[in-house]
Amino acid sequence: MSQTDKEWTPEYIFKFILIGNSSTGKTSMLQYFINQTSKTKVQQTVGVEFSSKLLEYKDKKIKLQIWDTAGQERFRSIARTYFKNTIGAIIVYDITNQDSFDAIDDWIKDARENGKSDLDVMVVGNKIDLKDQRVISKDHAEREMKNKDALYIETSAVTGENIDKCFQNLIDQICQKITQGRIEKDEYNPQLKNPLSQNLKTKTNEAQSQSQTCNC
Ligand SMILES: Nc1nc2c(ncn2[C@@H]2O[C@H](COP(=O)(O)OP(=O)(O)OP(=O)(O)O)[C@@H](O)[C@H]2O)c(=O)[nH]1
Ligand SMILES: [Mg+2]
Repeated sequence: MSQTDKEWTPEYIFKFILIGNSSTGKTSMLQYFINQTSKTKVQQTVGVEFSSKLLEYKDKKIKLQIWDTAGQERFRSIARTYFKNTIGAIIVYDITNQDSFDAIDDWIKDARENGKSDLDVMVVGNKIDLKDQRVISKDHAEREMKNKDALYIETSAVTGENIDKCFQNLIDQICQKITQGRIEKDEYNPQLKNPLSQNLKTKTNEAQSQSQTCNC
């Protein structure tokens, strides 16, 4: 599903943000999603870190811009400033930690107050490899998130279970809204949003290819 070709022009650019209490596994999940392998040592996030990934999903070329925020309370006001233009919020809790589950309401509030009005929320119950330590049942979490109008999935950043699916399901929801005309397509399409820059890019490419074929 991934693409790394430099010439690859995305049809859509979506901005996602990862939020949730500290140590729930946000950075570990993102590392797995980007590198397709788990990392044994993950540094606690300080402030906010940026990653991006190109992928092809259902014949659409998509660029994801992902902001990984620090869950520690002292960084929370910094994280809030990164919600601008965010279309997808991934809220991570740890299925072995009740406090991280109880904090979801506050994180949803943050996302809906500071993100775009049509922002979609995906709640993730992470660390399902630690099944003996589970304190929140899947049924309970699923019911709660349905009531909060949020998508829900359970993952493990250690085994990689459902990590890709988490991002895919959120992309799917956004693409469905675009297809149904419920959100403005042009806003996420770099060529339609900024035709002038695309035009310039095409002209630059033309100039480059001309200079390459010049025999003088
Ligand atoms: N068993 C298990 N451990 C995990 C999983 N995901 C993350 N961890 C561990 O949990 C700890 C915290 O992971 P991080 O990815 O740093 O958590 P974070 O949410 O980014 O934390 P902050 O950056 O402080 O907000 C690390 O020791 C990870 O190795 C998982 O799915 N299963
Ligand atoms: Mg982190």
